[in-house]
Amino acid sequence: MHARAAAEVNELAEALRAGSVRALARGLTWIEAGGPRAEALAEQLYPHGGRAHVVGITGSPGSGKSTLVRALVRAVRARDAIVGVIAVDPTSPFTGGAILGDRIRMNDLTLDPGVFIRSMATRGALGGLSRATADAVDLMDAAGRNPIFVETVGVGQDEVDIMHLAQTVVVVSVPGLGDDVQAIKAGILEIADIHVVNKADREGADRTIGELRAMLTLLPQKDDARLPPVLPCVAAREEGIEPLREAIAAHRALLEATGALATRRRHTAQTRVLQIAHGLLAEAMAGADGAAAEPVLDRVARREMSPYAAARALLSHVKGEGLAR
Ligand SMILES: Nc1nc2c(ncn2[C@@H]2O[C@H](COP(=O)(O)OP(=O)(O)OP(=O)(O)O)[C@@H](O)[C@H]2O)c(=O)[nH]1
Ligand SMILES: [Mg+2]
Repeated sequence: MHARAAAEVNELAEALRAGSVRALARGLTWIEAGGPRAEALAEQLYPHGGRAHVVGITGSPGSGKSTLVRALVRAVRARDAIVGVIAVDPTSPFTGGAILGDRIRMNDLTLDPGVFIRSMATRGALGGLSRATADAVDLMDAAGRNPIFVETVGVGQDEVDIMHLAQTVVVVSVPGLGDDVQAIKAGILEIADIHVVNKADREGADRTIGELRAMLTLLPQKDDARLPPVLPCVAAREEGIEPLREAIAAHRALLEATGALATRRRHTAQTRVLQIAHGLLAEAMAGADGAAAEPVLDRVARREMSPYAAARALLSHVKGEGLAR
């Protein structure tokens, strides 16, 4: 990277750490675009992260995640926290409306400089979305945002990975669990630290809460050695929000007290490093180095080379490039 570009990265990192909202917005735009500049910025800010409580909010489409985040943001703002929100929406280029919907629902919050909301929809290379989201969390963290809420529809692998960034995962369901359980993958149920049954103004909320509680006793025990609480909420009317805010804060305190926080951080580190390594390989195969990979893939297709040997060849190719840089 040229000296001027490096100076630009330095300058942005400094302004961002000093709390400049404009610098944060610009940094996030860099992160979404990706490339060497984004990597340099993320690298420079990484040591300054690790303070924020990252709270993942996931659940099926339309369960009320954004409404819930909005209410939670208001609740923590009332206690003077400087908040960050990341709404992950991998499908937005197709639906268009989802991000707009989030913006509208959270609109009145954006007038408050203590609240920073960003929608992410970067895709492209394998794991690109969760990579960019992880960097976005780091940027908000370095900028002093705490807590940081990350909203995502828990469907793809990318989004399950994104939830591994969070120290506390809130899974949102709605009354009528029977159908919902099929919609929510078992994997999502397992990563929940707190369950919310939202739209508790609808019929069957009590039954759903009971069914969820019964189901949770069947899941493997979590690292924090407790059954996740199941809390009713009516996000649209801001009901049940204070108990939820308390449960989120209590969960973080529990992680710290039991040492599970360090274990989770280690797990996050593993997920991220593996993902970046995976991404580098995918880039090498698809990007400018694609030409180098083509003949290897052809040989694998013709059964002249095993996929194992090819993967090893690709790995050492990427490794060589990394060392040379
Ligand atoms: N009845 C009722 N409706 C609610 C409640 N909370 C949210 N809603 C409504 O449910 C709809 C979806 O809310 P969102 O907050 O956009 O849900 P979401 O999970 O963020 O949706 P996606 O991001 O599109 O997956 C909206 O029309 C909300 O007004 C609630 O507690 N009760
Ligand atoms: Mg939403």
